Amino acid sequence: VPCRGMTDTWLKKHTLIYTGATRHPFILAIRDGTVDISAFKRWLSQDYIFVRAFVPFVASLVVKAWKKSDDSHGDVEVILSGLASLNDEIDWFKKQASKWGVDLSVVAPQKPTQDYCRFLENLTSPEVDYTVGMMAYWAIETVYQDSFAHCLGEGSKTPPELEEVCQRWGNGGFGNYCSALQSIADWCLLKATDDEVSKAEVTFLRVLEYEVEFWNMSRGIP
Ligand code: HMH
Repeated sequence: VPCRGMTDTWLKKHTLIYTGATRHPFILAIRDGTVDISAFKRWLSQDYIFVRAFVPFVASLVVKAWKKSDDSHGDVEVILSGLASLNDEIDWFKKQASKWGVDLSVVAPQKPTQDYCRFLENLTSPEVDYTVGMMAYWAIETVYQDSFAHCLGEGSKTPPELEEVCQRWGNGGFGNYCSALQSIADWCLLKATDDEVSKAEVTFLRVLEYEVEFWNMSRGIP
């Protein structure tokens, strides 16, 4: 059996909850073309709030990667390019919002968005290990990559007006980016203490739970 690393072990071990996050009814509704447009708009406006909160978290990883003496895996550049993409992504959200008639200036964060943003803020702290943060970054991006790639796959009936949205995260280039993050996370976990590894596993599960709550909110089901 080929062994890629700790993250693959966790994906297998926690496959039920991972599938719950990546094959959520909201995603399945996009894929089968039955998604409620008001749910989509709710997702769009809440995710804009999330992405803005994601910036300082990713920036904190740039700082932690830079402080770490060993950068043989090019961590700083990989994370910095992700930060640059977030800059484009914020513009992209503004364009999508005007296309869908959503006014981002009046959007208030709902409870699951608030909770997820607070979780990100806690991970931004210098006290949080780089390993834990890197693993969270990989997991957060991978849930979106896997989910939206599913909407573009064989047999999908995704409405044409949502294809661009699914492409944003579902494209192969972003898939490669997630693989790069996974390699870095696996290298970190290989060198981590047992305590760091168990903290990272708990954090992995919490990311998946927050993602499920985020999709639930988008769907409008409490
Ligand atoms: C809630 N999770 C959520 N929003 C996102 N944009 C991503 C992950 C991926 O960046």
